[in-house]
Amino acid sequence: MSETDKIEKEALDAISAAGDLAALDGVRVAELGKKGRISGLMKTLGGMSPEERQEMGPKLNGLRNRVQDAVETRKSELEEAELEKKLQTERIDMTLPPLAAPEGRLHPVMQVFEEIAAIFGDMGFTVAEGPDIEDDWHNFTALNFPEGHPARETHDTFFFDPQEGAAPKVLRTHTSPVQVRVMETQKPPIRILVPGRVYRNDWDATHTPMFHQVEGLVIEKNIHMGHLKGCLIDFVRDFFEVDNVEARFRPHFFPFTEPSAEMDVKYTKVGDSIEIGAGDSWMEILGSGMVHPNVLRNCGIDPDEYQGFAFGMGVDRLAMLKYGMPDLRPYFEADAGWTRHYGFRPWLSPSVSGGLS
Ligand code: 2NL
Repeated sequence: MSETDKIEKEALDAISAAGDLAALDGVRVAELGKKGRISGLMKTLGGMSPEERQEMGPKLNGLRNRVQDAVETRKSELEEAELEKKLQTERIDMTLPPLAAPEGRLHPVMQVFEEIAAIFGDMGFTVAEGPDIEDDWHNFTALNFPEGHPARETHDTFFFDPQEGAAPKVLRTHTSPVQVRVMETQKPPIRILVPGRVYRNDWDATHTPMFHQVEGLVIEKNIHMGHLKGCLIDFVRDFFEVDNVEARFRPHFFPFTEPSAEMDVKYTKVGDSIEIGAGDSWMEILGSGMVHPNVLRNCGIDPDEYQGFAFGMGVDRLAMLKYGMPDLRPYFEADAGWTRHYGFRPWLSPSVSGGLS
């Protein structure tokens, strides 16, 4: 037996004997790898005479090809055997219940936005939204805050660096600029509800520089204070889920409404919590009024033809009241423990009237 025949037999025997893919790869490296035995033989061709090379070249090529083929064949056999073994031994129980996907929670403020929108939705309001960065016209001037008027300062406005020649942009201090935009672009009748983030430079135990408001606006013919009161009393009854809520409207001043009124409801303290509806104390819950004729005119609406009422409320405090959350700070701390405790399951909130349940 020639030296090459001997090597071939040894290599083929080792390949057949390889019991798994790792062992087979060991044989492949030992024979055909960079430093392998057959690769070593191939390298000797360079040092041979032309006659010798004529004879040995085809022999060695044949040897290398047959060993390569044998490795490939054995590899397929071993792979198939491995798969077969897996199919025999591994089982998937299709009847097992799936692992529960982690479920997020709706922040109480978002839940209360939805509750308020559902209540006013039943009264024919639709939701409108607008930009957080506003210009002076939509945040102040159109709303009857005269230039240089002290009322502008009561809003603790965040101003942006002014652009060349223009009044500086602001972070909106209320959601009213959205109502202005709707009045400027849509014809009455208008019934909109405007939830959103608003910003004031104020930060202490009960104020955060960003907070949440809902405002509402109705513009129709012959709208009067009676509509305002009826609408808001119905809202409070629905929102706090009490049949009878003692309420009062107390005169107030806002630049954008005339007359203006704050709405108070009666409440009782029961231990640490608060019950809305009756009792011996009044709590202020929202501001309201008849839209000022100047505001209507500024938005292109004729005050002799149309009247309207508007209202605004702070949602963070309403959420605290309704769900007994004593502290405002965790609202903005992104603490998953807190949202697991106070948050709501998305889509399954039974108190959203008309919602899915
Ligand atoms: C409050 C008081 C209020 C309005 C907001 C409004 C908007 C337009 C015209 C007239 Cl475009 N009024 N909004 C009216 C009265 C009160 O909010 O205490 N908010 C937290």
